[in-house]
Amino acid sequence: MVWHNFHPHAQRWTFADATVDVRSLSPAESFVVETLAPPVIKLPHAIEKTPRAAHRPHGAKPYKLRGDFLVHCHIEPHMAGGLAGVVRSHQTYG
Ligand SMILES: [Cu+2]
Repeated sequence: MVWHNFHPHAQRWTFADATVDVRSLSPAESFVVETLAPPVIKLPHAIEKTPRAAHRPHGAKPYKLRGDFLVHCHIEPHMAGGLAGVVRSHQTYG
């Protein structure tokens, strides 16, 4: 029960030439990776690059959104014991 299994939701990183979203850790181990905070809303590819301000109705204001993504140990008793956190993303839409 001293090993952990690190798992962030909605985030991936490259490790040993593979794209992963989970990694086991011994008690004497740590690691650093580059990742990006996940977008709050993932738009369809057909409209993701459309300039939204140009299509905004008169008087409408952009929405400021917030999304919380769980980061936790995959060993259930560890997570139930509190080994969990949140990555909070902010995004302006519209
Ligand atoms: Cu754990």
